[in-house]
Amino acid sequence: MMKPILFSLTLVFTTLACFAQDYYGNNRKQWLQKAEQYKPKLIITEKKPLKVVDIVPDTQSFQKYKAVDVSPIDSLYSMPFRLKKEITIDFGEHLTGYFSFSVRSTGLAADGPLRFKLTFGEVPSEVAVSFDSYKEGLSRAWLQDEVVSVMYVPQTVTLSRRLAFRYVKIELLGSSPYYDFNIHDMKCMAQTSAKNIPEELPQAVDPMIRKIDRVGLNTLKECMQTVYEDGPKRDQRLWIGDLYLEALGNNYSYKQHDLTKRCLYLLAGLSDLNGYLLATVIENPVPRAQDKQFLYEYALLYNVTLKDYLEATGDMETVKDLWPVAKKQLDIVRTNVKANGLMDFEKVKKDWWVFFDWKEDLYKEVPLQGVSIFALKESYKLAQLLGKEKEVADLPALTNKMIKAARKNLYNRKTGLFVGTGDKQISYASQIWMILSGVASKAEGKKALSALTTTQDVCYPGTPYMYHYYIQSLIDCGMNLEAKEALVNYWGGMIAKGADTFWEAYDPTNDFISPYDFYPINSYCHAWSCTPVYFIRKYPAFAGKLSESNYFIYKEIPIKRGRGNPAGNGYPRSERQFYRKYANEYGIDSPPNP
Ligand code: RAM
Repeated sequence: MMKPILFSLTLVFTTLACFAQDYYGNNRKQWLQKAEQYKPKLIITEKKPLKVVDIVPDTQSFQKYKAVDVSPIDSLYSMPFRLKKEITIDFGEHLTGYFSFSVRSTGLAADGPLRFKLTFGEVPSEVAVSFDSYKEGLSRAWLQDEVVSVMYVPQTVTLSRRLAFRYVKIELLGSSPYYDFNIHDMKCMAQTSAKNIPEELPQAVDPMIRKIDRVGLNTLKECMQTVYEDGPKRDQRLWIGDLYLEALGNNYSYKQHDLTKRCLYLLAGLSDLNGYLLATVIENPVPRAQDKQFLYEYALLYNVTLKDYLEATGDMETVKDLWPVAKKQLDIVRTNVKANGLMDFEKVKKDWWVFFDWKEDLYKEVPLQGVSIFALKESYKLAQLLGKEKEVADLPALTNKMIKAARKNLYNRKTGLFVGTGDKQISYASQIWMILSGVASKAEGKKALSALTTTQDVCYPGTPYMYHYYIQSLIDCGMNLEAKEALVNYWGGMIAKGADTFWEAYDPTNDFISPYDFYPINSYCHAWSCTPVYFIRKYPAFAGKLSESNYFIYKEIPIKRGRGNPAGNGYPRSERQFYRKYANEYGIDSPPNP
């Protein structure tokens, strides 16, 4: 009996040893050391609230709530709070940091403790709606409400969790009838690692574009902590897809390339033992990757980020150091491409999270083909920059084969649109990724993107993440005016709804969309939403005066846009009104004749 047991144990151990083999061996330690070395210092700034506000229901406002000014903050500090019971304060801007407040008796000795509930919101609705109906998908603890007991008075209380907010609601849950007290000296020790001051935009840039840029910079600044976080409220961590877009924004604004370097090293150091990257890394208490979080296109976008980093910095040493990681990610494509040059969509879906967008009904076969080709091309460019083409000599032929397969199987010449072999859904994502990958020629891309605006039942983007790629594809097809129009409509639309940082999910037609079925848990300062900064600062097409390009500012745009067209949706009938709002705001008085 003993022998077989021994035999199987030996087998288990050999197998384990086999599995435990680390693809990157000793490199890992040194990569993690580098990541630590480039950890940025946080800049801490003390911020005080500006005013007391009321959050009131309003059907016209974003998510049906708005903040109405009540009084300057000083009025609160002298006010006995016991009978007041509840108050909301406004810091006037989005902050990420540690909140504190003090309590003191108004005269009589404090004979008992106080109990408060504090709720923090990035947007007004978050401090107004109840969190009770949230059914955990993500942790309930992301929602920013805390109960605090203050055991003696006077006292200063600092909440131990880092918060991301503009509004704070304070409710009194328990107090003694024998004394009254004031709340005073509220503050937030706000933190960011963004220390450089981005260049001013040229004078000629239109005020609306300026405003979008400013909000984009703010979004990026708030997400720049000791890594590029996806959102300072949630998930407070590094994701490769977010990193890719944040690094693009950073290259054209703060230019703090060491933060990008740190993130690239961290991801490499914490990659799976099999050499594939895990999509997200959590820094505290010790850096670790989220187990089994294999997200297909994020792993590939690492390579693109590395290439962009090299182009932005010329830092050959780092990129050579990390080249083995990029090289390994290419196997993800190699091992999942079929003999006919199409990606094995069914197989990939089994092994990987294929994301592209928070959009449940999106059919992802075409984008999968597109992003794979895009990544191969960009990785080859990276190899060329490093003089390492020989190590990936199969890529040009493989790429061509995949492009041919896409053209043959995924392109409908009649409609000029790209659709899958399995499902005939027409989506923005499919056209976008066929353009970014170069499968579609410029003319074909233009045709496809234009066709989207007149086609029924189109699957349109659900987040600014996908919208980024939409703007990029418009630019790549030479549709600069449309790109500018789409950018102003979409990100300007968020500003029109009160955004001072850009959001994780945005659909102009639906203020309540949420990837998590509960809009208060959405992140309202989200990294992947910062990319107007990149577009505006990189492409001169965005820098002109809006009034000069009256093509889209004052022209009555024929309402050929239907539902499902994000470039116009939300504003199809009121476009003129929408721009009037801006015109008033920015003092551009009379619309030129269309
Ligand atoms: C969101 C995260 C992050 C993104 C993933 C896929 O939940 O906040 O931004 O990269 O989804």
